[in-house]
Amino acid sequence: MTTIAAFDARLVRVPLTRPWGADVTSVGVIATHVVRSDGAEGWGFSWTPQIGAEAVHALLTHDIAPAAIGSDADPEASWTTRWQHLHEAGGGGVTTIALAGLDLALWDAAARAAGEGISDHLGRRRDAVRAYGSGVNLHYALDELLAQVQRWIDAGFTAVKIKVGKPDLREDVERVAAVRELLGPDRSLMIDANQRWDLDRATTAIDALARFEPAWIEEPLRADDLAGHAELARRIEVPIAVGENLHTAHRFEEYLRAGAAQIVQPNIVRVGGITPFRRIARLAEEHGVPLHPHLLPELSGQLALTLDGDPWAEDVEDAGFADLGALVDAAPVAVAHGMLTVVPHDGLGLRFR
Ligand code: SMN
Ligand code: MG
Repeated sequence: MTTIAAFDARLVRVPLTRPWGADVTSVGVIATHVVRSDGAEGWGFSWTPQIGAEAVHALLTHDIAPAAIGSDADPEASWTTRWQHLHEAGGGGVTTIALAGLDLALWDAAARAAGEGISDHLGRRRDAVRAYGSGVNLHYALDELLAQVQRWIDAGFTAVKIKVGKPDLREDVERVAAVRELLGPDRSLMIDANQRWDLDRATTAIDALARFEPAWIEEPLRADDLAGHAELARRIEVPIAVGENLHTAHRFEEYLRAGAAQIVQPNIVRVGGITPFRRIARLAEEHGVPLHPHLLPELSGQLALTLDGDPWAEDVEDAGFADLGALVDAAPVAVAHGMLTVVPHDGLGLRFR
């Protein structure tokens, strides 16, 4: 059995060139490195916007690393045992975010040892996936928002996502109407409320916004309100997308069984890495529900190339790790004309400075 010989993690704070709000000005990256007993090396990472990176780093160095040394280096064989080991600190959240740091490094080592990029290593099914323009823009004035949408149109995106959830619904209506007008009828528009509504407010808001034909409404309610999402799905026609704040395959399964999600958006890091992400992808497929991975296009785009269906990659403006100057090598993916493709590399292609 190939085992883990060494594992370490270091915290890197990466400033955002385009802050996601007054209180979100940087992302924390916890860069990880594994050495296997056969000498193969892998580089992974964990990630969290602004909050929690120190806690993730502490879990990795104090709890995950000591238990990992000498254990099985096959990421799939060992993921559940490692998750159970952390359980007293929570079944999801910082624990699963931390687990991703090891899981990704192990997958990187496996793909590098095979001399492959991660898409080919996992079984690539296509050369390109659709990418959509996205931005954390609820705090943008309308003219700034429209300028951003125009940049996406000029860059060739055929789908974009904007934030909704202003205190006054009339402002959301004005913003979504203006963006739809700029996009025209043929480009896709998605809207994301980031958990800002309750059930009645969401029902009213979506009634007012549905005429702009959003492809989905994302996180309309508090992310852990399973019953609320199931009820909202009975009330509205617009598909509900959730997942960036669901942390386990078990939770995704509950949402899918309850009909509470018509689209799922697991974040590869937040669910604990590639291993649980693939379990979630299998669940979504079993339920016939589309999956569009949340954020991290340089990683999730590579995984999207391996999935069934028509997964889209989310390209948040100026937030890619390469754009932020955080990577040692060139970006492992390229986005052009609204499509994401892989740039040849080994492993995940994501080593941090
Ligand atoms: C989002 C969440 C976390 C960080 C950046 C952006 C947002 C999205 O909800 O879906 O893009
Ligand atoms: Mg979102």
